[in-house]
Amino acid sequence: MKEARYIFPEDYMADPSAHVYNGKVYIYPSHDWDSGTSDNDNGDQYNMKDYHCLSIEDLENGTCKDEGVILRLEDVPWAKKQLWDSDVVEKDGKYYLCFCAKDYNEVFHLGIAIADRPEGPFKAEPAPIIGSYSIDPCLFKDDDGSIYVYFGGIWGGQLQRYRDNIALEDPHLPNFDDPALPARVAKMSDDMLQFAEEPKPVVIYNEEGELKHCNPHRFFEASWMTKKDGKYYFIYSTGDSHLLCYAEGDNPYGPFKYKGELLQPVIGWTTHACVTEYKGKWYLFHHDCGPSKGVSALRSLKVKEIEL
Ligand code: FUB
Repeated sequence: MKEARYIFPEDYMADPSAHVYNGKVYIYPSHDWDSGTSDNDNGDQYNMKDYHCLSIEDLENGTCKDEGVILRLEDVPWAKKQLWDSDVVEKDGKYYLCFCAKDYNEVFHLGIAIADRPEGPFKAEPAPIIGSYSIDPCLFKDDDGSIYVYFGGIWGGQLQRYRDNIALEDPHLPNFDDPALPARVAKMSDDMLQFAEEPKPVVIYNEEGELKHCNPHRFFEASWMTKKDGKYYFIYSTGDSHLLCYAEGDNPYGPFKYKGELLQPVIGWTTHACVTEYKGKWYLFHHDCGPSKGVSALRSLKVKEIEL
């Protein structure tokens, strides 16, 4: 198995979501920059203000082409700051970017922006998805054409502020021995602008039952869903234990059985990845802070082939 290699040395990019359109791999990353904000557990240092689209054809040796800026913070009417992780799906010839940002009350929501081409530019909807909260959306299109959004992240991602899709008056994490806070999944409406249903918990279990909050393999953020041979693979970051893990299910809602670690801790605090098939091989796209020598808000994209 080859080592992961850097694929976009020109700039700092993170949180890759990779899809194949028109025979090429398109990557939708977060765009890191040095905003001068100091590091804290709330993630204020991730102060991103635009999204780019990258493309690449040779995943063995090539580097990405920058297709340019596809959406800017100032073009999202409801968003104040922090354009974090995003993802794109194609439906009926249109491309839908689902992203997250803080509104003017400093609350994270998910938003939609639409383009005619994978390279954008994308035009943002005037308001966030109704009932959306937290961060890190992943859009998954199933074989029957249904599109699901997975989302959520604890700590700075604010998932601990909600239970059963309702905002708590006293946000709190679970006790160590209680079940972990799960990611959420909802089917998207036909027009891709709203949830078609109440978001449901993405439950992950092992031999002892639902993963507990203290388990180093429990969900923290960075949901990704992919499907192989009829099985659904939920891939996620464990945050403060710095692992990338995966779990297997029989349908998009789960429950999912914990299967193992896909990535050991990398240089830098965050671990965030996607797994995408291209030309019959499976690739893991992720980031680390090697080129910035460990500056946690300046991350660089990498790829490596994996067995899924
Ligand atoms: O890029 C900002 C945040 O860092 C993402 O939303 C998280 O998944 C983590 O990678």
